[in-house]
Amino acid sequence: MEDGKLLRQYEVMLRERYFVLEQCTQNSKGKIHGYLHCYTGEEAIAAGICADLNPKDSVFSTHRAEGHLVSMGARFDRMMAESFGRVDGYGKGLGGVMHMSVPEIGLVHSNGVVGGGIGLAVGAGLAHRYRKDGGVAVAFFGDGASSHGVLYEGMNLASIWKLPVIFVLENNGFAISSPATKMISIADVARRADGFSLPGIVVDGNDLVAVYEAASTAIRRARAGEGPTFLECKTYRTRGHNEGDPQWYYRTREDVKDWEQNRDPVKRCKALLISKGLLTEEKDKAMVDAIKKELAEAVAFADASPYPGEEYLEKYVWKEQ
Ligand SMILES: Cc1ncc(C[n+]2csc(CCOP(=O)(O)OP(=O)(O)O)c2C)c(N)n1
Repeated sequence: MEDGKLLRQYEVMLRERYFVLEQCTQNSKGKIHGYLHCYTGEEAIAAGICADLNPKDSVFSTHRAEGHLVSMGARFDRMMAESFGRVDGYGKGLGGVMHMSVPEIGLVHSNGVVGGGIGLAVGAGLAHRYRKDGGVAVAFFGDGASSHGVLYEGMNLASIWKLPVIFVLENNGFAISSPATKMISIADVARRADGFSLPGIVVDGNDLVAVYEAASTAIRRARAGEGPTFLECKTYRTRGHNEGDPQWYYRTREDVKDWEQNRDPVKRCKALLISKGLLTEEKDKAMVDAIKKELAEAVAFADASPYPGEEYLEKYVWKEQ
C-alpha cells in the first residue's frame, strides 16, 4: 500500500470512528430514531475495501452501514440529518439510520434485512457485466448473515457466470448475542468458497494494509473479468450489537478491553504511520480537530433541518392504479 494512500485511508478510518462516536452522543440525547449499530472496531475493513472503488461501482451495505458510507465519501451533514430523520438527509428522513443509500457515490443501498444486500450485489454484478462498464459489485455482510442460503446461491451464480462481485464477510464474532463459534460449523467461512470454485481469502480485518492488499487483488480480478472473490475479514465490534445492548451476558469486559488496547485498527494504523515517519502526534491532532469541527457543523445542519411533512406520507408509496 503506497504511503499517500495509507495516510489517506487512515484519515478515512478516523472519519468513520468519530462520525459514529458523534452519533452515539446524539443518540444518548434521543435524537436518533431506530436502533444504532456502531461500526467501532471494524473501521479498517471499510477503509481497506473501498480505497480502490469509485462511484461507478456498486456497494451494498448492512445495518452497520456508517463505515461503508464514510469510506465511499458520504457527507457527514446529510448522514447526520438522515440519522435524525430529517428532510435534508440522504433519504429525505424516510430511511433513517439503517437505510442510507447514496447511489451517486456508488453506495447503492444499506439494508436492515440481515443478508439483504447479497443477492442485490450479485444482480448488480450481472448488470456491470452486461453493460461492460468495468464496475465491481461489493456485498458487505456479517457472520450471522453468512449462514443465509442466499450467500451460497449468490456465490454459485457469481462463480459460473464469472461476475465482478466481491463478497466481504465482516466476521466480528457475534450475531447479536450468538457467538460465531457456536453458530457456524467451520472455523473459516472462507473455506466454503472452495465449494464454489472462487478464491476464499482470510484476512486480519483490523489490519488496514492486509485488507487493502486483499481487496485490491480482488478488485483487479473482478475488473479483468476473472470473476468473484470471497474475503473473510476477522474483526471485533467493541461496542454492543446496538446502543443499549446489555452485552455482558455473552462476552466479558476483559475481552473488549483486550481488543481496544491491543488490536484496535485505528491505533494500529496510527503506530504504523508514525513508525514510517508519515505522521506526528501534532498532525494527528490537527486531523481529529478538523473532523470534530465538521461534525459539529453536521449536527447543527441536521438540527436545523425539518422533519418530512405530510406531503411525504404517500409520496414514495407504491399504489396499485
Ligand atoms: C432477515 C433478518 N433476520 C433477523 C434480523 C434481526 N437481526 C438484526 S441484526 C442481527 C444479527 C446480524 O449479525 P451479523 O450478520 O453477524 O452482523 P453484525 O450485527 O454482527 O454486524 C439480527 C439477527 C434482521 N434484521 N433481518
